[in-house]
Parts: sequence; C-alpha cells; structure tokens
Amino acid sequence: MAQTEVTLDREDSAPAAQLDVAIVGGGLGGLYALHRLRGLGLKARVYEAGSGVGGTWFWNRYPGARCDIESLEYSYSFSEELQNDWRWPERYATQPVILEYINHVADRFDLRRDVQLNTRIASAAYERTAGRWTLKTRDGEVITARFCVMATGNLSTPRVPDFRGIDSFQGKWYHTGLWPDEGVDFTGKRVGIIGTGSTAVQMIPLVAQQAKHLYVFQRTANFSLPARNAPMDSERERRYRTTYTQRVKEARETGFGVTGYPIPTQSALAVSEEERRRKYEELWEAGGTIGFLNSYNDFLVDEKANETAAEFVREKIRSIVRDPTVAELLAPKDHPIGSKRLCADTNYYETYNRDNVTLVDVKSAPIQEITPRGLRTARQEYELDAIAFATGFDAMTGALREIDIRGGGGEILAEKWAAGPRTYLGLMVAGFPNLFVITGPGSPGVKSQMIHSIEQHVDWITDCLAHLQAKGFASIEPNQEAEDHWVAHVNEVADGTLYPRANSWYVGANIPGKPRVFMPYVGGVAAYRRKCDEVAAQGYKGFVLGR
Ligand code: N01
Repeated sequence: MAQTEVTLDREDSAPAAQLDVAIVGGGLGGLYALHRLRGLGLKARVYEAGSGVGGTWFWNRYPGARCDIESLEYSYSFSEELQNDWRWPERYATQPVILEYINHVADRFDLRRDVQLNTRIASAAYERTAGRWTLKTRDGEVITARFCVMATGNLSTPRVPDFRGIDSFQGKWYHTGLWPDEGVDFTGKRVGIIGTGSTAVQMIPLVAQQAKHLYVFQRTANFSLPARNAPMDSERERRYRTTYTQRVKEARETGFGVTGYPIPTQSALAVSEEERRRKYEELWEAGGTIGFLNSYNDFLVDEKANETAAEFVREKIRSIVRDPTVAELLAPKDHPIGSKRLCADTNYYETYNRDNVTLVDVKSAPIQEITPRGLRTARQEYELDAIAFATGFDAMTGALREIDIRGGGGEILAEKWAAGPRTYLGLMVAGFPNLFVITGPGSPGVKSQMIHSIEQHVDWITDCLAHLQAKGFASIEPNQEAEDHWVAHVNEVADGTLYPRANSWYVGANIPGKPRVFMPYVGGVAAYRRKCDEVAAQGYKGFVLGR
C-alpha cells in the first residue's frame, strides 16, 4: 500500500482531499489512530466537530467533571516517556487537567497539522469500484479516503428529553455534555438538575454549594460509592512508575483493563456475612468503583451475591442521609448494583442533608412540562432560574447514526442497525468495507478503562492495515456469518450476567423508541483481546480480504 499523494480534486467545484485514512473524531481515540497510522506511512487526517481536540473531555465541562478511573490508570500507555513526564495532581483528574493532557499529547506527537477542527462529517459513502470512501462535511467539503476510522465516541450525542414547553422557559438551560466554555455561575439562583447518573452525581454537590436552592429531579436512584479523591500520593505514584511496564501487561489480563485489583476467585455467598461486610467496608473506605466490581466473582452474575453488596450500599445511604424518606428515595431497589454504571462521588449523599437541596421523585410524579417559570411535575410546579439537563446521551450508536453512512451496496448503517447495532468484534460491519469503529457496540470499550480499549482497537486496526499493505490487499470487511456469530456471542455473554436487568444506556433504555439491545461486550478485555488477536493470527478469520 503506497502512500497516496495529497492532491486536490474538484467535485461540485469543491476541493476533495484524497487520503489513505479519514478519521472522524479528535478525542483520545482519533488522536491515537492518527499517531499510529502515520507510523505506517499512511496519509491520515482527523476531522473533529469541536473547536479543540479532546472529544468527551472537550465537551463535558460541567462543574465537578472528572474521571472516575484513577489518573495513574487513565492515560495512554503507548509512550513510556509520556507516562513518565506527565504528572497527575490528584488521584482522579479533573476535566480541565485531562483536556490539558490531551492537548499536550497533540503537541508532543505533532498531531495538530493533520487535525481539522470545526468540521462535522455529515455523510460517508463507499464506492466499491473505486475502493474509496467519500465523506462530506456539513459545510460541503468533500474528502475521499481508502479507509475510514470512526472515532466518534460512545457518549457524544447529548440528549435533552423532548419535554413540552422547553422553548417557553424564561431562565437558562444547559445540557451537561454541551456545557458553556465560560462556565455557569449559579450563585443566588434556583436551579433544577434533571437526572441522577454519573454526571449529575459529580455535579450536584458543587452546584448545591453555589445555588440559592437546588432541586434534583430523580427518576431512578443510582448506586454511588465514595471516590475518596485526594492529592496524588507521591510514594504511590513513584511505586506505580517503577512497575509501569508490568502494569500495562497486567491490565490486559483483567476484566476492566484496570490494575491493582486481584481477579476475584470467590463467590460472595461462599463467605460469612461478617467477612463480606469487612470486605465491603474496606472497599468503601478505599474509594472508587473498580474494587467493588472485583470484590467477588459472582458480583455481576448472581442476584443473591449482588444483593449483599447492594444492601451494604443502601445501608450506607441510610446512615448518611438524615431524612429517612429522602434516604429511601436515594436507595436504589430496582436494579442490581453495577448493572448500571457505578458512580463515584464526593459528598453526593451528604449533599441531601443541606437545607437548600430538595430531592424530587419524578418516578411517582413524572415531569410533565417545562413552563416559563420552571418545571411542572404531575404533582406541582417548581420555580427555577436555571435547568441543567444531566440526562445523558444517545449512547454507543447515536454519533454513528447521525452520520449518513452508506456501505458498498448502498446499505444505510442506521437502517441496518434499526433493530440494534450489529458488528463483528465491535470493529467492523458486514457490507461496509474498510470502515473501522473504535470502541463501538460489540466491544468492551464502555465497560473498560476507555484508553486501554482505545489503544487495543487502534493497535489492532494498525496491524490489520499493515497486513493488507504487506499482502497487497486493498479492502477488508466481515462476512455476514462472522458478524451474526459475534452478535449472538455478545448477547449470550450479556445474558449470563445481571447487566441486562437494568434500564441503562447500555440497553438504550434512556432513549424513547430505541430498540432494547445490550450493546457492549461484557466478557472482559482479556477475553476480547485474545479473540481479536486470534482472528488476526488466523489471517483475519471471518473477514473477506479483497485486492
Ligand atoms: O447519563 P445517564 P450521564 N425524565 O444516562 C435521567 C459516563 N460518565 O451523563 O435512569 C427524568 O447515566 C436518567 O434517569 P433514568 C459514564 O459512562 C463518566 O450521567 O433513565 N429523568 C438518569 O438519571 C456514564 O454512565 C464519567 O430513569 C431523565 C440521567 O437522566 C455516562 O457517561 C462522568 C429523563 C441520565 O443518566 C452517562 O452519564 C460522567 C427524563 N425524561 C459520565 N431522561 C467519568 O467519571 C433521562 N433522565 C468518567
């Protein structure tokens, strides 16, 4: 595969950039893809809708936004120098620090000259005879490329529920995923936050400190564990650095791509209540969510085992929140712990002890409309000066479905996925040659340390393109049978767990009308990596390679 000269064509009088690889999205995935694919001598370019790089970490600027995976784990591993040079100031990094890190990476590896900002891709169509993708931007620019890498993110399509009257609201409203650059000052304001997912759990304690009064509109209570954030422990950091290479290797053998937690071998039901309690107590004190997920080997597969941890956390909630009615409302009872994304917080439950915070149950009395003065539930109207929608995203498929993607036979991806996403290994889609997806549906991406999965995907794609290059192939696409088997396998693995029991964004439950399909692969990153490597070692088994 020789490097394509950069030439400019004219199509509809617009110049068409001719590339080897068009990468859609300039977040952690797109930037790393650019770095690796350049290394193959390919002409690659990133198209990013935002006015800066960073993806999720560019857009999600709401108060309290930070990563709930520890900083020492949540970073690129491909460059030991980068890892050694960068200093994380806290146990969990804030959004501004992570964004600074991503910008540092963009500069350090000279990525910016091939990143085109303020550019939203509207369509992508594959032409079989030419063997090229043609992408069009919303501004009408045309790009052609032999390969297309969708690094569009899983939580990048913010969703505001379709509430009646939203345009009549006389205050200001915001979605957490599109937070204003300049921030928002809630001082002296009556604020409503809708939602109690990971985002709201991070934001609520901080907004409560600023607002005159905060109303939290909760439809489903969520399990949250204390993060126990703190300034970086320099001794811990030093130890981490000396064992860094080993840790990266170890992460590959885990379920979630995070080290420091022994892989559980024991059932929660095989130990005494006393012992279990001691363990949960230790994990609660240690902070973070990964310890709980790795507490017992049946935590996420056996209802009774799971209930022991769920009840432990409910008791904690009852012991923290002074008003028993509020505590009961905050104690989740309708889904197994961990079947929705476990939240990590700083003073979340404690915040409900403040006089200026009211928890409103919108399950028993749903939100009916946004009014000029605030918000009306089936029970009453709340007067508000500002509303923050922490209502989540059209997760996993939203960003791809927003682009008009057409495969080799003219098939439309959004139509193919109408009953739920279908991929082979989460990496490619039958009928859509030379189109790769990073950490998409059918992969463990969102159920893992994202950067771990991003690197694994991009490395796999890079090896794949190197293979095509070496063997003189021009195209690759999964065969239908391999895709069908993978989709069945993803479902089978999920059905053996408690994950599908929750109405989560993993099953698209937060989007009215979205088909209920469990989208991530939950067999763990170790099993998944083995499968991907095996497929490659067998000459890309399940794929059709064309010349
Ligand atoms: O979104 P969510 P999020 N009326 O979908 C409620 C990642 N993340 O932005 O559960 C009333 O989880 C909805 O209620 P229900 C992380 O992977 C990571 O919080 O559908 N309420 C729910 O409470 C996370 O999982 C970090 O009943 C409505 C909330 O809005 C993912 O992003 C930090 C409603 C949405 O919760 C998404 O989290 C933050 C309606 N009509 C986020 N519609 C890290 O630390 C929705 N809701 C890395």
